[in-house]
Parts: sequence; structure tokens; C-alpha cells
Amino acid sequence: MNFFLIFIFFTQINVIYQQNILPEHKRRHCKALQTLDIMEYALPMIRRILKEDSEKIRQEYEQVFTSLKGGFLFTCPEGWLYHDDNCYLFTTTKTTWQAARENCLSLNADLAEIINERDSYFVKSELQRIYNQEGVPKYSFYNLGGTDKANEGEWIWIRTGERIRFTNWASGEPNNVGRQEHYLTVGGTRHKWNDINHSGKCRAICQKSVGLRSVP
Ligand SMILES: [Ca+2]
Repeated sequence: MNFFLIFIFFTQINVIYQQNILPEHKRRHCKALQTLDIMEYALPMIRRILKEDSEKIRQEYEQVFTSLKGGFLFTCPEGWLYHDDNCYLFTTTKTTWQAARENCLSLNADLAEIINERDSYFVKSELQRIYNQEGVPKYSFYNLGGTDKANEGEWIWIRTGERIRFTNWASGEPNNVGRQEHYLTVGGTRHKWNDINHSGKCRAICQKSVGLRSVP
């Protein structure tokens, strides 16, 4: 089911209604009401369809409606997740931090950054889903794009070189075991951060900006 076509259909119905049926004094207020009108017509149908095939449709609904902004459609490649104008890939292969970064770069992405509570909640939610639905052990960690390799204790995002401000360290971390833990990971039962060394192997989260194309 193509929700975008449904959206366009109701938009056209609404425009015809405004231009041909409404009296002039109401027409002037229609700009502001247009979105509400469209959603009033569309939501009952969307709800009915959601019940028919909830998970598949929910994903399509979120992909289209949460990313439809200002006449442009934001899209992520298949297998990537949309969040806040970025696409995220949670990899399944365990590698070192450096190999994980090279893999992300090869996908026109970089290791993911968690820069605020929204990002943190997004990652936490997806980790919980992976742990519960894909059988990944709850103590698993994922490489992120943070490092203090250049200057011990000065954590930066490798993509930009900017200092890491928002943090979500696990209790007692970063502990820099053996003075060799310079790479950022997230995970475990509490979805917190831990520093690991250059030979530690984890899954990884890649991140890149969304693709952008005009709505036809
Ligand atoms: Ca550590």
C-alpha cells in the first residue's frame, strides 16, 4: 500500500472541496485547516489498514509520514533506520573499532554519534529490539564514532573532531583499562557507554545523512 498516494489523494479531495464547495469566508481559513482536514479524512483509513498488517504498514507509515518535510521526501537505504534526518545501520559483524569505521566509510557513512537524549533514546530502543527479537546477547556492545586516541581523556567525534559534550557513560567508565581504551562503544544491559581498546571486537552503528528527493 502506497501511503504517499493516499496522502496525495486526500490532498486533492481537500483542494477540490475548498475551491468548489466552501463559501468565500470559510475559504480564507482553509490554509490553516488544510493539514487538519487531510488528517481527519486520512487517519480512519490509515488506522484500518494498520490493523490489517500492523508491523509492515507501521514501518512504511513511519518511513513516509515522519520523513515528509517541506515538500521533500527523506529516504534511507533498505536495512537502514531513519531518525532525525539521518540513517542508521546496526551491523551484525564484530570487528575492531578501526575496521568498523572503515566499513561505515565504505558505505558513504561514518560511525554513529550520540549527541543528545533523543539520539540516546533512539539507540536504546533499537538495541532493546535487537536484544529481544534477534537473539543478540544483552551484554553486546556497538562501536560508536568517539575516541580519545589523540589526547587521553579528551573525547571527540572522529567525523568532525568536535569535543563530545553529551555523554552516557556506564558507572565507572571511561576507565581506560591498561591505558589502552581509546574507543567508544554503547550497549550492555543498560545501553550505556564504555571505552574499549584497539583490539576489542564489537558490532557497530553506522550513520549518514538521509537521501533527499523532491516529492513528485
Ligand atoms: Ca572501559
